[in-house]
Parts: sequence; structure tokens; C-alpha cells
Amino acid sequence: FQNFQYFKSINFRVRKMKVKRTQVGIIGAGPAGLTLARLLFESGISTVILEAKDREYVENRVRAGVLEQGSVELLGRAKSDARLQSNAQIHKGIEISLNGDRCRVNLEKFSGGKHVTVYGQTEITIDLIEVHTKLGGEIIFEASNVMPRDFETKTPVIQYESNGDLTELQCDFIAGCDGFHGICRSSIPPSKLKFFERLYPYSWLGILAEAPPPSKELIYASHERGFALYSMRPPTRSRLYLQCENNTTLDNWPDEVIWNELRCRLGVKDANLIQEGEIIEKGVTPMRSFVTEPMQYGNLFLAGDAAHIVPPTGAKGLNLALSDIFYLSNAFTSFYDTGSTKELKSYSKTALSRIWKTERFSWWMTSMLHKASETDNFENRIRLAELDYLLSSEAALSSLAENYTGLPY
Ligand code: FAS
Ligand code: PHB
Repeated sequence: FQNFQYFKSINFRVRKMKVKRTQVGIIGAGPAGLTLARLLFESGISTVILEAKDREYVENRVRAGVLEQGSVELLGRAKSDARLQSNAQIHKGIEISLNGDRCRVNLEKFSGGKHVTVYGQTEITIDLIEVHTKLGGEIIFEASNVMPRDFETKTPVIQYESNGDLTELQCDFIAGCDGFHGICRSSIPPSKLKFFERLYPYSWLGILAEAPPPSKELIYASHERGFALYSMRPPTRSRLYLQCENNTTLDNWPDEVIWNELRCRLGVKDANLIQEGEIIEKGVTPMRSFVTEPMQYGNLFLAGDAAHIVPPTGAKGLNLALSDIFYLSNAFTSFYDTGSTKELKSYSKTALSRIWKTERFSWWMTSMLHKASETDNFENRIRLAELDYLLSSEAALSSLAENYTGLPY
């Protein structure tokens, strides 16, 4: 692998190469990379974002939709919350449905006054790109053969191709915000990293539909036929998910089967709350918990899905990416303001402490709400007892509310 990298860089050197300079080179224009660039811009620190996909693709990806208060505040610091403030929904509760019996969890009461905000990741990405490019921030879309190099040294570079030009981006630091399938984590010698992983024996089939959601608040449904989630993309769309088998192919899930299953898992009493509409997007997402330690190697810093994955049941993927950026942007700003490397050195440890708590919560929500395999009847009984305890204990509801609305940074 090292030889291939070496020969590739030689190939770069032989072909005429352009040189660019910035303070922080960012790989990936997802919520992590874009928010980091925005925050550093506001602190007068230069960045260049290298993104493999084109702008339209990045702005049309359907992903998360629930924001912790800390994430909303961070998007405010990034001067990218104008549309969010006018279009998002504030949710002070969620509902948990057990085989058709619904129970409201008052998040505001049990979290000491906190709430969540419902606003699509798609919109957040559009807002961040809009503001950053309008203010003169640099995003290079369709950058190919992106390769971080020399990050063990004080002069890391990122080589990339764009419009047929070969360029070497010289920088002080590289921020690896390129998601789970990116290049940054795999560029670090495997012997320097430890991986922790849990794969779940089920996936999510998710749809985005032009139909009003069955309820004003999110419904997490645990049903003997499997889990279902009823979420929304205000003002007119529903974002709906069904637990399905791994390796599910969409051919087996024609629209009418999906609508019927969504009605079944909401229970007989509420089935009529499901209003059908045109399905705009349909996809299957595998469920995994994954953490990389450490999140720094030399002057390469990993953030977001590049370093960790949570199953989406706890609505934490996007929020965890943004909390990494809270720590990383503060660390870079402290370095450029004072020369101190203290926060840079403690970034990985600080971020991992909150990451593992959030991994725990996402694993707990996933294990409690999803149907386990038929054969493990003990596991299923424990799961139901966990739900029964949760819905009958204020202490348990407070723990859920505290985690769901977002642990402190
Ligand atoms: P991202 O993956 O968002 O962004 C990484 C960026 O890096 C991408 O734009 C990619 O194109 C780019 N990139 C990758 N390799 C590159 C390379 N070599 N060179 C240059 N650029 C490169 N969370 C929820 O809470 N609810 C959900 O419903 C939900 N659904 C999800 C569905 C899917 C399919 C996925 C993958 C995630 C979902 N998540 C969900 C989690 C999601 O919200 C992520 O946590 C969030 O996007 C993480 O943001 P980033 O770390 O910025 O990574
Ligand atoms: C979503 O709206 O996409 C969503 C909401 C809550 C989750 C996961 C996804 O737990």
C-alpha cells in the first residue's frame, strides 16, 4: 500500500503540479467539513474543502433530521442558521409505541427544559454551502484522487486532481471529514489505530414521502413485526423507516407493501393516521456501531463519520459529527490565536469521551426498540422488560431525555 502511494505521488511529481497553500485542508463537504470551514472562517483561519462529489449530489443526499440544541447553537456560530430558525420545528417530546399502545415522553420535563429541533440534514448542507461560498469560502467539488500525505510532518499536503490539473495543497493541518468510506482513516497506518465495531442483524428501509406525518412528534414504534420510526421533513413531508433484514433489496418492497407495513406496526388503533403520498426517495441503511481510536495521527485529525458511526435510532450521527467539530474548531482557533497545542493534543480524548456515551445511548435505543432474532426468546423478554421499565420509571425517562436532547459538550 505504501509503495502504491509512493509511486502515485511520484506520478504526481512527474506531471506538472500546481501548488496551493492554506492553514487547514479539509477533506469532505458533509456537515462536519462544512461546519468546520465556516467556524474557522469566522475566526479568520483559512481553509480549502476538497469534495469528491459534485455540488448537486452533496445537496440532495437524504440523511438525518433531528438536531440537539448544541448543534443548532453551533450552526448559529457558523452564521448558517437563518433558514433553520424560520423553517425548523421545535419538538418538546417524542412518542414510544409498544405494539400499538402509544406513550408520550415529555423531553422538556425530563431533561430540565431542553428540546430537539427537526430540520433536514439536506437543508443544513445547502445552507452551509450557500453561506460559505457567498462569503468567499473555498470548496473544490469533484476533486478526484484526493490523497493526504506527510501528515506525520509539520508540512502535511493533500494531493488532488481537479479539472485535469494536479495540485498539491500545502497546509498546517488536515481535517479528515470524509465520512465512513473516505480516504483519511485508511491513510493512517492500521497499526496506529484501534477499531471497535458492532454490526446489527437488521437494517432500516427508509422512505421520504410527499405526505403529512402521522403525528406532530416523532413516533418510535416497537412492534412484534419489527421496529418502525415515523419522522418528518417539515412542512409537508414524512421520513419513515422500517426494520428490515440485512441485504434487503428494494424490489421486495413495492410502495403498497411499505405503506401496509407502516400501518401494521403503528397498531390497529392508529393505522388510519397513516396518509399515503408519493414516495420521493427510498433506501436501505445497514446498522452499525463503530469507533476509531485515536482520532488524531500527527497533523491529521478525524471528525464525524470518518471516525465513528452510530445506528440512527438515537438520531445522533449528525449531532456527533457536529460535537467533534465543536472541539476541533476550538482547538485550531486556540492554536492560531495563542500558539498553544494543548487542545489539539487533547482533541481525540475529549471527543471520544462524549462519543462513547453517545454510542452507548444509540446501542441501547437500538437494542431496546428493534425485534431481536426469533430464536433468542430471553433477549426479547429482556428487551420488553427494558421498555416496560422505561415507560414506568421517571428516572429512566430522565436518562432517555437527557441523552436524546444532547449530552453537554
Ligand atoms: P458525511 O458522510 O456526511 O460527509 C463526508 C463527505 O466526504 C461526503 O460529502 C463525501 O462525498 C466526501 N468524501 C468521501 N470520500 C472522499 C474523498 N476520498 N475525497 C473527497 N471527499 C470525499 N443520521 C441520523 O441521525 N438519521 C438518519 O436518518 C441518518 N441517515 C443516514 C443515512 C445514510 C445513508 C448515512 C450514510 C448516514 C445517515 N445518518 C443518519 C448519519 C449521518 O447523518 C452522518 O452521521 C453524517 O452525515 C456525518 O457527517 P460527516 O461526518 O460530515 O460525513
Ligand atoms: C430522521 O428524521 O431522519 C430521523 C429521526 C430520528 C432518528 C433517525 C432518523 O432516530
